[in-house]
Amino acid sequence: MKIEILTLFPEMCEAVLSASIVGRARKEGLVELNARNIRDYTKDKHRRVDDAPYGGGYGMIMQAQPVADCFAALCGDWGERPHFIYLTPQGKTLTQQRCRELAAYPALALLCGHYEGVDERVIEALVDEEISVGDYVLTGGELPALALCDAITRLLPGVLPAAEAFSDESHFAGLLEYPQYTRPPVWEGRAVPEVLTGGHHGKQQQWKREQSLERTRRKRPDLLEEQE
Ligand code: 4FL
Repeated sequence: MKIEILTLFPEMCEAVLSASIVGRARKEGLVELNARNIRDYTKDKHRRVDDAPYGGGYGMIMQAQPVADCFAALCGDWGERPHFIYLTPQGKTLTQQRCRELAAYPALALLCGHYEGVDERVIEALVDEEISVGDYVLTGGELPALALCDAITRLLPGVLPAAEAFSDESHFAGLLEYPQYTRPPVWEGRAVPEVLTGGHHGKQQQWKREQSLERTRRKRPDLLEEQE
């Protein structure tokens, strides 16, 4: 699986992609992740990549040409056309289910918008799918793109112990995680639930299941309705 982020801030992406579990997965060759600077593809002599919006309005718009040429260069380098995703608040909200589906693609390209947006024509011409990571606005699409890279990478074979990667879908399918505890058994007068410190595996499994259900009902009832 390979993913390339098309961005005006490759160094910001590089920093995140080099850290922690994603950084290790990358070093071990379990995933190919890179950031490509859209500005390197501008044909403007002042290296500009944005301009004022036609019809007036606030802010600057990313121009079509640098984005299109950046994507074309990527397709050339790879010898294939990746599935092209634009991170935008106008997209469909990302879900764990969609992450699982995207993890099965051989190649993804992620476009990060900046300023007040991207020229609509390059979106129309090239983008396959628009994804949002939630109903709020950021200064750019980099953090959403990195969230997507992270969510996909942890699902790839060998990145996590299998049980951990799928704790969100197998035993506690579609439910929130049960509460978890570690030593000491009492902290500032608060004891760990007795069932967990006793040795009865069956009772512990039942308790975890009940806690998952109760928490989901209380904190995220929308998840239960989706499940039906
Ligand atoms: C993208 C916000 C995806 C939420 C600014 C530029 C965004 C975003 N999901 N805000 N892109």
